[in-house]
Amino acid sequence: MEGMKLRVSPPEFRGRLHDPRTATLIGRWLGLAMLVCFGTGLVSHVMQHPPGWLANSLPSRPSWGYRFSQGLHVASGIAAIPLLLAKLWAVYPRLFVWPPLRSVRHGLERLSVAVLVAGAVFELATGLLNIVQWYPWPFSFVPVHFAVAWLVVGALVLHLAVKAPEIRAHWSRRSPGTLALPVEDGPDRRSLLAGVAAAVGAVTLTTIGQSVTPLKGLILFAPRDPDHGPQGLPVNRTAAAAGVGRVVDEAYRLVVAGPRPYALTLDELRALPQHEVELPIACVEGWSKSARWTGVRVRDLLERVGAPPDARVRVVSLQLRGGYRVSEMGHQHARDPLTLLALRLNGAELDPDHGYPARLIAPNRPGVLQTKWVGRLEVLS
Ligand SMILES: Nc1nc2c(c(=O)[nH]1)N[C@H]1C(S)=C(S)[C@@H](COP(=O)(O)O)O[C@H]1N2
Ligand SMILES: [Mo]
Repeated sequence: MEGMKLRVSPPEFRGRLHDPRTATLIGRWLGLAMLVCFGTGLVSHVMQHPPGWLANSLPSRPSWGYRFSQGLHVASGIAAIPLLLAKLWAVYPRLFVWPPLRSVRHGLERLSVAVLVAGAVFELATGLLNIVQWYPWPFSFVPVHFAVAWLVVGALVLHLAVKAPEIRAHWSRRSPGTLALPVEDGPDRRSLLAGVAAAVGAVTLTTIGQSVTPLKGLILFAPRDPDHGPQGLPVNRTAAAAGVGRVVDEAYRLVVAGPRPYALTLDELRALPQHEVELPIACVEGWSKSARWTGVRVRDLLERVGAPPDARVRVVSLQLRGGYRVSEMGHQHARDPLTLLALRLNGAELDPDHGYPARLIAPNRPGVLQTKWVGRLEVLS
């Protein structure tokens, strides 16, 4: 037994594919995807929960704005998944560096990478599960996904700062000091990068059709088929799920509260000047689909109630419970001629699942705020 020593040695990695150059090449695409995802996520957050000083100045144009930015948010998040896996594969030998802690600086760097990796995995996993409407966690998705996004961006900025010398060496193609970056890429690295690019292309092409309608033929993995649903439009929450049931025409009233309040029957609403608009439903979950809506301009209803031109408006559903039964909009949306209390969809009366007898449809607005089964409009002072 004497002389026998237990020696734990870290594994050795010799493959060139685990070198800083691979990490940097993949990292810049991953970084780009993460920053696009963060920026579009911020846009979505502000559109849904505007801070007080912005609440009455969100723009209602371009009409496709939210469709574009949220489509990009979900697409960049999906594209980031193979990029993150490839990046982790390229750098995982660094988990085994020996000794594990060389200095305080090294310790802090490892800590920031741990936060970055854990946060990025968390964001991509929760985002992915959210777009398939599966919530296997006890917290509410939006505030936690939003908070962790800041953590990830903070850790990313720190990481980029720490890695600045390697990144600079990559871009200048010189090898300062000990960073021996090969200038030429061998066939192995080229194959790896081609494989990663193919994976990104594949997940993007097989999902993007849920928001880019011309590509809908390719949706193999998209959670939503943009054609699947009553009147050719997907439904997130049906009338039954919302507990709305079938609305009795004779009992229905649209109540408009403001300086000169009034109520309209369904026939009176149908007798008002009708307008037709082409606008998308753009769900936060990434699917979007354009449709032809016909109904009364919210602007006309507001003028009749004597609302001030810059008034904000609250839209209240007949739905009694649930997070999306009430929405609010600033004057730019309320006064936009494209903003309708829609009674018809693609030439026919609204399906109950699309909000019969009346639903809000406004340009450049998240789907969650396109309130269905509207029973009341309130002018806010
Ligand atoms: N009252 C009410 N309106 C609602 C919802 C809801 O749950 N309740 N869901 C919203 C969501 S998340 C979306 S994406 C759109 C979907 O509209 P559609 O079912 O007509 O396609 O309706 C919105 N309007
Ligand atoms: Mo939605």
